[in-house]
Amino acid sequence: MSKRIVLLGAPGAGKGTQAVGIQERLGVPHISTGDMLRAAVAAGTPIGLQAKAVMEAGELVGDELVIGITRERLVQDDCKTGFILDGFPRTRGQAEALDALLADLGAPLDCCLALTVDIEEIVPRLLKRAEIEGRADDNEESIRKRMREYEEKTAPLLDHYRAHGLIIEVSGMGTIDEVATRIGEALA
Ligand code: B4P
Repeated sequence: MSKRIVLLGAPGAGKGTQAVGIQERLGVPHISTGDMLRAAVAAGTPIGLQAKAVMEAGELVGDELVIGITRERLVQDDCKTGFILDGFPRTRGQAEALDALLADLGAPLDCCLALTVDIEEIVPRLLKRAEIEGRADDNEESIRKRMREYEEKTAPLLDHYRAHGLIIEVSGMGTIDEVATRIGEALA
């Protein structure tokens, strides 16, 4: 079964949600750049101070910063048996940096799991999360901006991974359990 996985999908596609189940099934760490950045913002670290306004506006944090924190995380011991990367890479520069790092480590990706959803489904999902969690970037303006960032900068990575024969596409529509079942079948 695949153990070094990139999860790709639009904001609200269910990456963070499904990564938790995949982590339990495969026993490898779930690495979310969004979670790492939110933790840095909450702790008021220099990285957090740089990222805060950018994230709230729904824009992407700079490549150099995000590549740096991801590289630091991927070289830790618990990633030797694999990992689920959630929310990274999001740009071509990040994808190339990841390819180079994994080549250095002699640990190439097993697959890129792409969660596909209809845009109309996403906005209500994220607005619902706004009510529950109060995340600063889950307002309609920021959500629309994040969608545009995804279409322009992240969706082209599907072709990058397709060219390497690594893409597994799974529909992210339906209930969380239905999507989890599909992912389990796709990764088996
Ligand atoms: P992320 O934290 O990655 O946020 P996200 O794209 O909204 O996805 P997330 O994983 O949290 O949500 P999910 O789809 O699981 O990024 C936030 C910000 O951080 C970015 O905008 C950017 O500023 C910055 N950032 C992060 N990584 C970066 C990088 N590499 N480079 C630059 N900047 C970076 O779920 C969403 C909601 O839908 C949840 O409430 C969930 O319960 C619900 N849901 C999920 N599946 C569902 C289903 N099947 N049915 C109904 N609801 C469902």
